[in-house]
Amino acid sequence: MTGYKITTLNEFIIRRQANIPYAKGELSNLLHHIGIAAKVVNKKVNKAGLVDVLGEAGAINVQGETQQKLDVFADMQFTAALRNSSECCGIASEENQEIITFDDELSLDGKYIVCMDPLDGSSNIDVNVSIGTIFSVYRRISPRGEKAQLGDFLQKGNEQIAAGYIIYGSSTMLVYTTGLGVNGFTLDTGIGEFCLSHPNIKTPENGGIYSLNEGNYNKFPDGVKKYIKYCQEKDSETNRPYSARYIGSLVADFHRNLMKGGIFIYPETESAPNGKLRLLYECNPMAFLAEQAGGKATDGDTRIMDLQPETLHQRVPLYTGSKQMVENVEGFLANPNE
Ligand code: AHM
Ligand code: MG
Repeated sequence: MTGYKITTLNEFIIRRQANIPYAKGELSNLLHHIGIAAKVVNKKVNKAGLVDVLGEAGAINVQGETQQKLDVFADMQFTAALRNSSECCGIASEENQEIITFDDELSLDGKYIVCMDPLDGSSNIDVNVSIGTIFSVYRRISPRGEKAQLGDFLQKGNEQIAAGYIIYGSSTMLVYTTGLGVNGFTLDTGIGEFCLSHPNIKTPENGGIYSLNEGNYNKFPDGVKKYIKYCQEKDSETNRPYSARYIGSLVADFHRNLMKGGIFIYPETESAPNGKLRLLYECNPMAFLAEQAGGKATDGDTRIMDLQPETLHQRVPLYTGSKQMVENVEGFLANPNE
């Protein structure tokens, strides 16, 4: 009997590193540690319902620690993994108002900073619907050996060295890019390894799915309202009407559209002129992945990765997915009255 050939995430990372001259393995090590935290968080997500029951019983676990909400738990795990990697000098997380700097000797010398949303899709956490983790890696601009500074985090998305997400879904996947295409790994829980399952992901140029929170319809810009009507119209040549699909977890909505072809929109509204999603740890990493898969990501006008971040938790509108669909909605936004 011959065994089947599997490529684990670590094997893949190391192979990729060998193709980059002078690479010292620092990024590989960092990604490896992200993979470890993902497995720990996955375990917790899988038994979230049970943990919640225990939590309600006393809110103190057997070690005498307070039960952690999943998002706080995920934040702690990824923070610890990045600290332990010794390659990362600081992080920006949705869970923390300010940047966190790692001040031990090895981390101070770390070359990278990471922006992350440790557990995205808050409204789905308690109801067993897919959630995710999003991460984005930059080379620091402050000198190595010193504390990371805010400026290290306020770099344009164009400067990303790597980005990816973990989707805790019907199976758990880690999808990432280092600028050489997008690759997806499925967690084989039997052997506890992420295994290459979706090499070189390319998203269809056009798709048949539109994803946005239509409950906010009345607040949407006219161009988006018109585009929604366009999606719903019958037209056999362009395969309309499109299907409406919206989970409310960016990672899950993005992942589905990436695989099948579609568009995800979180637009600006009157009450939220910059939309809801955060540039540093939601929009930029997704934009990097979208482009690397052949898709697009804009704020309705400007490429997401060209935007200059001003603040850590800055929000921007997001239009991302299949290239032709993003260009189409941009046309509606530019000429809403046509
Ligand atoms: P979160 O980071 O607090 O989870 O919020 C981000 C989430 C995204 O996953 C999702 O795309 C969006 O918020 C859903 O928002 P809404 O409920 O307004 O449609
Ligand atoms: Mg989020």
